[in-house]
Amino acid sequence: MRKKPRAAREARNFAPIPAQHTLSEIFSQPAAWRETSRQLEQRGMLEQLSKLFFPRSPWLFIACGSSYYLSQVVATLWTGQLQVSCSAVPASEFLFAPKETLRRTGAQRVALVSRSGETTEVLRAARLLEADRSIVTLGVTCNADSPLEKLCARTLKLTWANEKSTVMTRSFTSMLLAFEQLGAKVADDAELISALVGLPEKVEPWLEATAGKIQDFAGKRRFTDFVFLGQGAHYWMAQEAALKITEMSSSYAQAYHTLEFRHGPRAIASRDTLITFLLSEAAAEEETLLVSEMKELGAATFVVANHATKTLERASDLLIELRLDEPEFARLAPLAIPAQLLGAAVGLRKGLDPDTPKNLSRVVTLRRDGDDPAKRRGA
Ligand code: F1P
Repeated sequence: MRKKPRAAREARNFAPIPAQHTLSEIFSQPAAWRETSRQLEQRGMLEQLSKLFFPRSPWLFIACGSSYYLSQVVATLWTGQLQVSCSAVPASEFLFAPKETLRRTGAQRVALVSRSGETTEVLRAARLLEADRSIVTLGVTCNADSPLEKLCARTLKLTWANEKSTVMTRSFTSMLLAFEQLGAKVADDAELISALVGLPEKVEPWLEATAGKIQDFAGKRRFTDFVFLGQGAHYWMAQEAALKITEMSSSYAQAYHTLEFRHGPRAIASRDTLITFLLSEAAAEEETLLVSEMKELGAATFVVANHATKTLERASDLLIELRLDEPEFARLAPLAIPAQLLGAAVGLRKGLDPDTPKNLSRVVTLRRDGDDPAKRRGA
């Protein structure tokens, strides 16, 4: 075969390596988590922000995309941990019914979560809230200098966790950890804080081996559909997992509460459907029964569990164990990683570049700000 001209060969050396940013950002998560704990501790951020919780009052989270799913996970955790009502809404939902949302949630504290700090819907929500003196807003972003910061009473910035890639990976898990450490501080849960701070050392050795297993699996099998199942906070982790697969590999993915899958969606089960189970402690027995049922139906099963059982080994086409002795809430950040790795592997196998996903931009900015739907409707 004729050798390619020198220029073409050299050009290839400068062509971006697909998923270069995404993969390095996924593998950098333990380091990003270590920096998150260090910064929070060193700057006394937990101490300062914990003052926002006195008196204890309901919290509302407002965000978009992965940041919205992150907000739902934290709202679920804080409601149980802090014995206070916490809820999350997509920024667009808030914009079309701000007064009703605030009345329904009774929120006096609002966290606006945005990796970029530039998402138009989140900024519009922040502007609406700025006018309400009874509400204190906390902006959480990975941007060092964002419009969001200028609109919020307080801002927590995790600049070290920002990504070059469009898809959120380490920003998602680092902001999650920051919220978890804040909740543990307010709940005075020293065991949870130390478990969260100790995660990087435990996860670093696990990450390489896990990546290899998932890469091999994704290289051998092709799927037309992806389903992610989870109970409780894991349901929102399943939503984030589905978004990762969709963004990184332009595949269609759906998320359900695990046991809801029997009530109709199981119609999709087949050998071309990969069903991922994010097993929970509370529902493990029931969830394991469903894994076996789906295996018998001929579906491909991917189980992420803290510890495997003989039944799970028999019923899983791919089984990833976290093997962490930390409390379940401390395992949520590593629980996000298998789907990130699967998304990157499937995207690359489809010849796509997860760094720059089809049809997506790193930040969603809408038409000029004057045309704000909430203002239009006088909501
Ligand atoms: C959130 C978001 C991401 C999505 C894409 C576009 O942005 O919707 O979830 O993956 O990157 O932006 P942000 O408000 O957190 O910056």
